[in-house]
Amino acid sequence: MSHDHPAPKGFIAYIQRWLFTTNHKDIGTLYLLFGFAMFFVAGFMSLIIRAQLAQPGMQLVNPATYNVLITMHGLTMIFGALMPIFAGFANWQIPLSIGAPDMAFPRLNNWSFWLLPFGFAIMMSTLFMEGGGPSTGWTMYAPLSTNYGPPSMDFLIVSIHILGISSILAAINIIATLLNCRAPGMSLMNMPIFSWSWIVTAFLLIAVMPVLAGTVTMMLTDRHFGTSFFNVAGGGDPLLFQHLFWFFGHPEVYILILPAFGIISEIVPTFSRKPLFGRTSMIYAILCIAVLSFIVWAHHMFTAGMLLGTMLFFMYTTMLVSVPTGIKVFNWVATMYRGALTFETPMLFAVGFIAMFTLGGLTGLMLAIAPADFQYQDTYFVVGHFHYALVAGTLLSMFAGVYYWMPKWTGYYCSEFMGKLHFWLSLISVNITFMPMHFLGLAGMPRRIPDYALQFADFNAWATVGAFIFGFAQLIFVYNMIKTMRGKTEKAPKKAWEAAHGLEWTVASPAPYHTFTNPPKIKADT
Ligand code: CU1
Repeated sequence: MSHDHPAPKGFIAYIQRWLFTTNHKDIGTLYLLFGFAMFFVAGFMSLIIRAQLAQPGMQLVNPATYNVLITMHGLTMIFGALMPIFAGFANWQIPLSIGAPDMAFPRLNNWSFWLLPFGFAIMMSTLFMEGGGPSTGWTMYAPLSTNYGPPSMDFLIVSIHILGISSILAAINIIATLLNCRAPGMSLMNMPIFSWSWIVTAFLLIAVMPVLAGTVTMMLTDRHFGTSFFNVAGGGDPLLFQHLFWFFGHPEVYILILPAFGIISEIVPTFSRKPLFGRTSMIYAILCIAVLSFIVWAHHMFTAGMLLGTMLFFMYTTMLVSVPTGIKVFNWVATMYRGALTFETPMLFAVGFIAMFTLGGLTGLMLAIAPADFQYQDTYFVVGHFHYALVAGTLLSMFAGVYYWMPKWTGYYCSEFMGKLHFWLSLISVNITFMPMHFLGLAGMPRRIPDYALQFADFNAWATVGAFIFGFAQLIFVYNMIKTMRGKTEKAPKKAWEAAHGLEWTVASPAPYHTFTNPPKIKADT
């Protein structure tokens, strides 16, 4: 703003403050608000889906609308809710925790955020387009997507490009910040673990978002410009689409879980009053998971037909992922072991995450076994599996992070009573919702159908009841957040959890670097 003119007041000033902001905290707040808003939009869609499936023969929405709903639910949750919420955590916590004044490129940061609402406006507008919204499922498989008539598919492609640009710019910013803006003396290995999880995530984003962009562009040219990438009649192959999509898609699911690992690795030591067990192995485990994520993609395609040797390769590499993941779970439990544990809301969500995510990981291991996968493929077992990973996993970690960092962000603790109520209602209802899906899948109920045979009725009724309890439990969270942001809860001191809750290092194991009174001289790496 030029200093020659009087500063604008009122509504204009408010709009300018948020539209032009280059402050990492402001942008972090915008990401979080946008992410949670989209979480409620996509969550509302899932409640319509669950209502439709409450009992057999329901005709709440017509089958075409149902397909649009599952497509938009998936895309909105992934690109609109989970990724932006993690980006919000990154914006707030990365500069603060590495001693940087802001992100490396503050204006770029503004742009990466503000691309999102516009990308989403385009994506949401497809719901109201002539001929119907995109109804392919979030995976957009060809030839269904390349032959899909309505223009909504083209608008979806545009919006995916915009969201992809936003993600890549944010990733570049995070990498530049972590490599160049660390406080003097903080080596890479001394970097806080949440920042570690994000630098790896950012490299994954830069590696795979262009693959998705290329894939949807090929889809676009197949649709309108006479190419035949995915069209057999023209010499192409629809399987190419699946390979390309999952080469993006599998690392993408790790993009949705690695920052969660970082959050949990920050919270568990605090409430165990112990340093993180196996810190270095935690960092290498993250790196290892990231590398493996590039060589497992075809486990999504076992039933599409492939050579036995290829199948074995993807089966074994997928099973290999459970080794570094197991190391992480072991280290979290070892951190808690003989710690002076207390269970404030963030810790409850963190422990809930560890238990639930492990379940999601185990069913993932079941899916990795190729001969067994022929039974599970395209059933509700898969839906149950990835919702354990993403709802009972990623989402619980996000709540853990919000409850943990809100005192830092706002100066006020969230209400513990409402936080704990939110936790228990969420934990119980998430299991009522998604546990039955495993049994439905094993019994043969296919995914992505608006109706089902009578024998699946009971488990579906349970899942619907659970989903609505989960949905309403989130209103407690919203109320709690509004109260905290308005300063109507307990005031938090500067070192929030440590001071007020008597959290000190009470064990003999060495304290982490930042708690040393006379920090040892560490040579800065360049
Ligand atoms: Cu995968």
